[in-house]
Amino acid sequence: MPTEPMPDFPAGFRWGVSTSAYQIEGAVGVDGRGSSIWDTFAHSPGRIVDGSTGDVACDHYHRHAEDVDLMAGLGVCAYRFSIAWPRVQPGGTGAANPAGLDFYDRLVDDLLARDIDPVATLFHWDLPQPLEDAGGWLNRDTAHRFAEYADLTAARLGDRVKLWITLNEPFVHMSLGHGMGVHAPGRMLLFDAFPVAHHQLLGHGLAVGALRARSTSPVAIANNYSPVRLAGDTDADRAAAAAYEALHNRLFTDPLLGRGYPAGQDFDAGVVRDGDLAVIAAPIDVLGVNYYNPTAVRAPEEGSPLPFDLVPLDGYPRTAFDWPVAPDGLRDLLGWLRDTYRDDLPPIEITEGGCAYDDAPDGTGRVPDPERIAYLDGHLRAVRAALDDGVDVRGYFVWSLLDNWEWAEGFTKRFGLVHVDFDTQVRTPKSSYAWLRDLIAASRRAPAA
Ligand code: PNW
Repeated sequence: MPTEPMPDFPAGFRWGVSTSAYQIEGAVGVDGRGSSIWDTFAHSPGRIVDGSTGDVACDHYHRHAEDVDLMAGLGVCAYRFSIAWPRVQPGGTGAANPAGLDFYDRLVDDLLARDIDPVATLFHWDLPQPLEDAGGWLNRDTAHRFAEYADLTAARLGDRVKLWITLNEPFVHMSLGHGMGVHAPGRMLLFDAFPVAHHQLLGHGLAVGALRARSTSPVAIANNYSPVRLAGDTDADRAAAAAYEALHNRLFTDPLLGRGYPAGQDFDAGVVRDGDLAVIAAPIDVLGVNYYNPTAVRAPEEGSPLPFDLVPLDGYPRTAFDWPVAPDGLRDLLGWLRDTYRDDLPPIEITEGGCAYDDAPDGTGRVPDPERIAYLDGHLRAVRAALDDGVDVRGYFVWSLLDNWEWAEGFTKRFGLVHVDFDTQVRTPKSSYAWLRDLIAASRRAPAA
């Protein structure tokens, strides 16, 4: 257990928790929801390590009142959830399905009644399957469909959602979903997946316009970043690190913040049309930063298809996902963002951070997770240090409120502050929940500086 008292955070610092629709909702056939690429992928044999699907997940669709109670008990200021596009537009186009929007309408009102800011992500990877059948994000038209969906959603919720997030981790959706085939839709295009980057960014820019027309709330995007650590000291190693940094950390952020695509790889893939970069650079109010770990990079072996080689990062404890626990990487990353984007960098919210461990009830009704407490303690201190470094960080959202369905890892990776028994759906707050509750309470009680 951490012993040093946590330094104070600024008054109004936004303490939050994050989830996403397909990972928690279940109720896949309910109230007219259409199918998404994740339904298709999860139901394809061999794709998910434990053979599970999100058909039921945490059954949050039917248990959201209990889950909002858990958030209220934690004392969070905000809840970041995602809206399932196939609930709003079962076929991916056309009129809204009112029953699908009703669910989010109720959720938003429940949150507001408990003084929790609703933070809504429009796309957390669950593309309507009919749009995938028409080419998905490889098809430029999907960007326009996304803006239409943003418009329908904001028409209903725009008066009450407090922060809009267009896309979640477009880099992961491009690379794991379309480059390497380990996420839906399971394409293995390697660098031929770049049109997926551009069309997501174009969809983001068009959606910013649609949201602005319907809502006065701030608009953001949630990118994942991984600070790059050099695992060698030759010029070839440095070139490899720069190539990886361009791909993972700059490919989406440079054009978003008005700098066009990074040089090097042919990132624009021949799909960029006149005017697109201006649409993509539509001003955003907040940059969402998802941070899990740094990446160690060195020069590739002769004949490698990639311009870099990723190697294990030594010297850190590891989570059950084998990801290094490196809070110093978060401080480095925030400094890198400030130094790289300077006056173009909007205020930051850490829209995800968290860790998976094999948490289990101990037989006395408790779920001890001291590693998660240590993880959060370290990463919150890193945020505090970054604030002292002058980086404008407005909040931290823990991934995740609940143990949930972790994509290709199925139910085998538990990221929650709250343990979920997936047979009974019983929720049990872990020891990290009580720790964070006390920290948030102390922070929200602290007098304004
Ligand atoms: C993020 N990687 O995904 C997502 O936004 C969440 O939905 C997810 O549950 C969470 O992080 C934990 O994994 C990622 O392989 C998935 O580097 C994979 C990677 C990174 C982020």
